[in-house]
Formats: sequence, C-alpha cells, structure tokens
Amino acid sequence: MPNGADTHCPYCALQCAMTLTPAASAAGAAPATSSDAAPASPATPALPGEGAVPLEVSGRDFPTNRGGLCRKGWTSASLLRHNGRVTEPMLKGSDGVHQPISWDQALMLVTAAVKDTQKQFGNDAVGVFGGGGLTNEKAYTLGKFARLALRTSRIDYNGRFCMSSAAAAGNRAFGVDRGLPFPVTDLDSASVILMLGSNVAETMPPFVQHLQGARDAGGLIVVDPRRSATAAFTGDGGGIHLQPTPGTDLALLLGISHVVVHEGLADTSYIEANTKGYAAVVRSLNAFWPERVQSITGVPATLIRETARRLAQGARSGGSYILSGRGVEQHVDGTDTATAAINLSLLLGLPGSARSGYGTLTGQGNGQGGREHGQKADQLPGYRKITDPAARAHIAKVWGVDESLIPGAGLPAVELLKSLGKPDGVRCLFVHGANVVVSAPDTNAVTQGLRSLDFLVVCDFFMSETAVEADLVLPVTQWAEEEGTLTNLEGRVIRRRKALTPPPGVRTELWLMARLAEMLEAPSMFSDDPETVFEELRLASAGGLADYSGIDYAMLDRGEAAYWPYPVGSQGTPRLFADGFAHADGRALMVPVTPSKRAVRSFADDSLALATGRLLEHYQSGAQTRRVSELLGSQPQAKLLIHPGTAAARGIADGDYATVTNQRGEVLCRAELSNSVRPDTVFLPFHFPGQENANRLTEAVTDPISGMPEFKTSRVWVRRAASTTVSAAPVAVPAGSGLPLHAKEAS
Ligand SMILES: Nc1nc2c(c(=O)[nH]1)N[C@H]1C(S)=C(S)[C@@H](COP(=O)(O)OP(=O)(O)OC[C@H]3O[C@@H](n4cnc5c(=O)[nH]c(N)nc54)[C@H](O)[C@@H]3O)O[C@H]1N2
Ligand SMILES: Nc1nc2c(c(=O)[nH]1)N[C@H]1C(S)=C(S)[C@@H](COP(=O)(O)OP(=O)(O)OC[C@H]3O[C@@H](n4cnc5c(=O)[nH]c(N)nc54)[C@H](O)[C@@H]3O)O[C@H]1N2
Ligand SMILES: [Mo]
Repeated sequence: MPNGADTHCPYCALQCAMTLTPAASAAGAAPATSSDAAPASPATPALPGEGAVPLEVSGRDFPTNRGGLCRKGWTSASLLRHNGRVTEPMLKGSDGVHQPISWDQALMLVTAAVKDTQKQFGNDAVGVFGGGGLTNEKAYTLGKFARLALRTSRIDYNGRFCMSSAAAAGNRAFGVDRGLPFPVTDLDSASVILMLGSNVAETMPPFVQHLQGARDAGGLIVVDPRRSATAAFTGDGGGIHLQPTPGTDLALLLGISHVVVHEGLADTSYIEANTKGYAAVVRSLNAFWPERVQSITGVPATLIRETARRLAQGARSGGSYILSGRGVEQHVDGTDTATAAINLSLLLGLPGSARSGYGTLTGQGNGQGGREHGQKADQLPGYRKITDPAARAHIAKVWGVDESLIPGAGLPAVELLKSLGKPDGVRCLFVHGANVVVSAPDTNAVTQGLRSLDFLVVCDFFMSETAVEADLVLPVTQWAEEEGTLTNLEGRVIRRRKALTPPPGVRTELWLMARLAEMLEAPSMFSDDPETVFEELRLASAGGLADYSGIDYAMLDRGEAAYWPYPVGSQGTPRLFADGFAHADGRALMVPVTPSKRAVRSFADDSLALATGRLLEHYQSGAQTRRVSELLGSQPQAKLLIHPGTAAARGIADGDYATVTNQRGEVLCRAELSNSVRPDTVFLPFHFPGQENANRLTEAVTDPISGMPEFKTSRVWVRRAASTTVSAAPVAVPAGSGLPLHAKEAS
C-alpha cells in the first residue's frame, strides 16, 4: 500500500470515507508491538498498552461526510497495533487464566466441542451471535456457516438490539426495509426535518451538515427527553425541541397525526393513490387530540400543533423529512412507534416524493448489510425469509445442498441469550462482533448465562468483557487488515480496503469459518477470499429484496455509487420508492397503532425513568474506544445526568457518587447535574463495564413484533452513594415498588 488506501471508517453506518497512509514514524515497519513508541497525540498520555500508530487517517470526500470525520474516526488507526490486541488463540485454563495455544489446537478444540455438544444435546445446542459491524462477506458466511457447518437454527445478532423495530415497521408498511430510502444528500435542501430520538450531533457528527438547510430555515424539530447536543441545534431560531417523557413517543406521534388529519393538512390525493389503510388509521387517531397527548407526554399542545403545521408546510414547499433513531425505537413498543412515524409521513405524502421522505438512521458500520444476508434468526441472504419455500429453494441451489438441510427459524437475540445453559437451550456459543456482557439488556443475567455454557468461543481483536468470559478467544483481523464490502445507512454498498498486514497469529473470520466448515464436513464450499464470497452473495441475493447481483468489486473500486436493489443490468436504486412501494400492489400499508401501555409520568414513589444512550467519544460497549487514550481521556467514566432539583432532593451534589438501583442490579457512578434532563428522568451512557454498566438495570423485555429489548426506559431509584464500590448482584428495592415500568395500561 505505497500510496494509501481509500477506505471507510470502522465505526458507524455513516461510513465516512477516509484514506489510510503509512504513518511517517511507522512507514515500512513490520507490525509493531513496542509500548514505548510515540502515542497518537503528545498532549494525551498513552494508555498502558497503546502501541505505535501505523497509519495516518485523513478524511476523504464522499457524500455522507464530505471529508469530515469525528474523533473516533480520526483516532481509529491507533488500535491497529495496540499491545492489548489478542494475537494468538487463548484458551482458559482451570485457574481461569487464558493461555496461548496454536491455531491447530484451537480448531480441533472447537470442532470437538461442537460435535460433543450436538451428539449429546442436538444441533440447536450450538448457537451463534453475530454483529452488525461484520462486512457483508463475513455476515453472509456466518449465516451459511451456522446453517450448513453447525446445522443449527440458533443464530441471531446484535442488530436485533439496534435496527429490528425500525426494520419490522418498514417491512410492514413499505414491504421492504432500507434505512434511508434516498441518498443522504437529499436532506440538504429540506426546509423541515423531524428527528425522532436521534442525537446525530454525537452519534454521527459529520451528518450534522445535512441538517443545516433545515436549521437555517428554522425547521429542525428534535424529539428527545434530553436537551441533547442535537436538540440544542434547535436554539437561536433553528427550530423546536419537543421533550416528552421517555417512552411516550407513540402518543406524541398520534397527537401530531391527529392535528394533520383534523386541520385538513393531510395529502389526500397522495394517500388515495399510494396507500391503503387510511380510514382505520384516522379512526385510531380520534382519542389523541393535542391536549390529551400533552397530559400523556408533557409536550405542550401548542408545540404539537406547530409541529404538524410545519411538517405540512415543508411538504408543500422546500421538503419535509421524518427521521427516526434509537430513542424512539428501542422500546417494547418500538415497532408500533416507528409505524406511527411512518403513518405520519404517509399522511403528509412524504415517502417516495422527490423532495421529502421518511427514513431511519442505521447505527452500526454494516448495520444495513448485516441485516440482509442471513445472520438474523429468520432470514436467508438477499433479505429473504427462511420460512419461504421459494427462498429456501433458491438458496439451497446456490449453496449446492438439499433444501431440507437448511434449518428453520431460530430465536431472536434476547431469547437466544436467555436460553444459554438452559435445558433445550444453547450450550456452546460462537460470538462474532458483539460484546454482550456490556451491551445486552439485563447483563447480570446474560453474564450468568455465558458462565453456564459448556463452551464459549469469542472471536475478537481485544479481550472484551465478553472475551474474558470465553473458554476460547480467537484473534481476528481488524478493519484495515482485510478486504470486504459494507452497506451504509443509505443502502449504498462500499468497499473496505486492506491497508496493512495483520500481525502474525491473527486470522480473518472468513479463513476461520472455511477451516472449521471443512473440519465439520459441511456440505458446501466455504471460501476465505472476500471477492469469491461476494460473487456467491451476488447469486444468493439475486431476485431477493436486497438484490446485489449487479454489483461487483471492480465497480465499487472505481467509486461507482451502488444502491440496492441492483439487479444485473440495472443502474441500482438510489431512491427506493420513486416508483411505488414493495408490496405487490405498489401501495404502502398504514397500520393503526395505539399505546398499549402508559409510561408513568411521575411515579407515586421517588423512582425515576432511566434513559440510556451514547457519548460522542465512545462506541457501543466501548471495547474499542476505551482503549484509545484521547477518547478515554476525554470521557473516562460513566456519568449519571441528573436534574439539579432531583439531585438536591437526594442530597447529591455535582461529582458525587450515586447509586442507581432496581430489581435487576445496581450501578455506581458519578453524578453530573444538568438542566438538560427532565426532573423525572436520568440518563446514563452504556459504554462502560462493571459497576458503571447501564445494562445492569435494563430489562430483557421485548417488542412482540421485532424482538427489540427495552433499552431506553427503565425504572430506577437514585441515591447518594455511601461508598465507591458496589456488588454486581441485584439488590433489594423499596417494598411495594416491584411494579415494572411497562405495566399494561389499566384502562
Ligand atoms: N459516538 C457514537 N456514535 C455512534 C454509536 C456509538 O456507540 N457512539 N453507535 C452507532 C449505533 S450502532 C447506533 S444504533 C447509533 C445510535 O444513534 P442515536 O439513535 O442518535 O443514539 P442514542 O444516543 O442511543 O439515542 C438517541 C437519543 O435518544 C434519546 N432518548 C432516550 N429515550 C428516549 C425516548 O423515550 N424518546 C425519545 N424521543 N428519545 C429518547 C436519548 O436521550 C438520546 O439523545 O449511533 C451510531 N453512532
Ligand atoms: N443500554 C443500552 N444498551 C444498548 C444500546 C443502548 O442504546 N442502550 N444500544 C444497542 C445497540 S443499538 C447496539 S448496535 C449494541 C451494540 O453493542 P455490541 O454488540 O456490544 O457492540 P460493540 O461494542 O461494537 O461490540 C463489538 C465487539 O466486536 C469486536 N469487533 C469489531 N469488529 C469486529 C469484527 O469484524 N469481527 C469480530 N469478530 N469482532 C469485531 C469489538 O472489538 C467489540 O468487542 O448495543 C446495544 N445496547
Ligand atoms: Mo446500534
């Protein structure tokens, strides 16, 4: 790689373009491991274990980022030669300490564990947990590996925690799920953008430039119980911040829709020509007039009316977009809430219009492609259903196997994790690209499940908190050390380029799965060459909703924009709904939805609503970003955002340690007093492990349609901490307060 590799960032779905060139200090150097090499920035002391930065990162022009990167992107190369990197297979001894073993030994151990487990407990006793950060090639191969090499139905992935509610709602309404059904640059000319529970200013900083037009027009409307960095952009005439009680977005959206219908703002000719289900939706809105919605959500009726009017006005001139994020989707009613957002957009005639639209902002690097090619429990490549006989026949043919060899649907992620170690559950688990000890709901229970397994294999490049629990850790290549493709938040397929030789001892996951498939005598070919895998993926996806058959590496390398569906002979599909929706009749389906629960505004006792989310500096479970000194230096620990009045009532001062407690566990962290949260709400980021782990408190209760857990609203009690350490175990909560936050509405 003498002149640098044009590639994309390892982190989120914006997939900012970057160029990697050998760093001056490390040019031509063999993979470095010395800890005394220069840190990335002289201003921030290096963490113990941080090695030389082998590549320099520069932003590259691309529609999503236009050359910009965020702090995580700028520092991403610093992990490539981190001394904490796992560079040999590591087996846990009886003393609980991991010791290096050879790859041959490791592969033999895995093969034996799979065979023993399956002989004793059946094929489904082996499970796989994948990730939305895997390339398309890896995600595709993982799905095939589970079904054909492991012969198990038990595969799911962390995208269930991320995009599943938005995906379920999109599939139901439009017949297809592509996060943004239009290029991100379409947003630039919008005069109104409604951001539902998304904090792009921290989660996709370069995206903010696409909100500038709406902000300049005073039309940025942000719905967040917190005055997030994105909500703050609505100040100085930029727009409106709606600050509902956490978990009440569905009611809020019904209120806005009510105004649209009752003030005659709906686009009736669009509705007639392009949708069905309108009458039932109108009926379902009757009970949600603005004043009632104000009493449920705390959002003033005047602002509900104003939002509806602005959206309608934007739709007539300039353009209106509705975008949703995890804040509204990661709830037990996430699918219905996303559906309410879609219904609102259909009432206004936005989807498929040239200047307006609806979309959801996909999170992980390959959160889009990762949900299309078979790591989902109920799915085959090309966004096909595993229960569809035609889909099974097509995939069986591509794989060269008898259809009966492909198992049926497995269990969604939360159920899969609940089954760990249980009779009839999974007893041997493979983890590829997730750190569930930190990121899964009710993580105390998940950790117990992992510890009760007969065999846990974790593929990672670091000793993540989940890898620490593993019997065997298999070291894999990082993003800049392998070739592949990803599909960004616009449904655009892009190339990830290799810029560096991996450290000796590290293997690609394609290599690993190919070797294991061979040892397990899988009845199909598994290639370890990414382009060969992509060629197979093209065939497998052909004719499916997410059809990649017309895309190849050469055109991606030329920088051609490839938006799926891209059947052979087509030009791809930048604007997915330009010619109608994916249901057989071409219409979008409006599904009536109503809140089935009432998120309590103020509890009878002194409990609070805990909302969780992200900080700019850290990515997900923090497995990567907590190892970057500049990022950890700026956000070294979890802080509980709490309103000054709420804190004062508990004797908590800024910087004090506080305990956050409920039936499931306890978190101990510092409090940060801030007017940015409502007095009835506290906020915790979920990037930190151990006693700061927010997921000790979240509940593994799920959306009945999508399987999405309730990450965003938990009921908690906050106290000033007596000491600065706590136990991980669940603790007793005040008597009579065992009521779950999501008790069904009494009425
Ligand atoms: N820095 C950083 N960037 C990331 C990631 C990361 O971990 N760190 N992860 C990537 C991934 S995988 C994802 S999915 C995206 C997520 O991107 P976002 O959806 O922007 O992220 P979150 O911070 O989880 O949630 C957004 C907002 O939802 C608000 N919220 C909480 N509860 C509610 C509620 O009940 N209603 C409403 N309306 N809002 C609520 C929170 O206050 C928060 O500001 O970010 C991607 N980018
Ligand atoms: N409370 C709360 N919990 C949440 C959320 C929330 O908002 N609140 N958000 C949820 C969401 S949206 C998401 S997406 C999840 C994400 O949560 P996780 O699934 O835990 O995501 P990461 O921290 O990115 O974990 C990825 C792990 O895989 C490794 N890795 C990265 N790339 C690869 C690869 O290519 N191959 C392999 N084998 N390993 C790799 C990394 O080192 C890391 O250890 O968290 C969810 N959890
Ligand atoms: Mo996510």
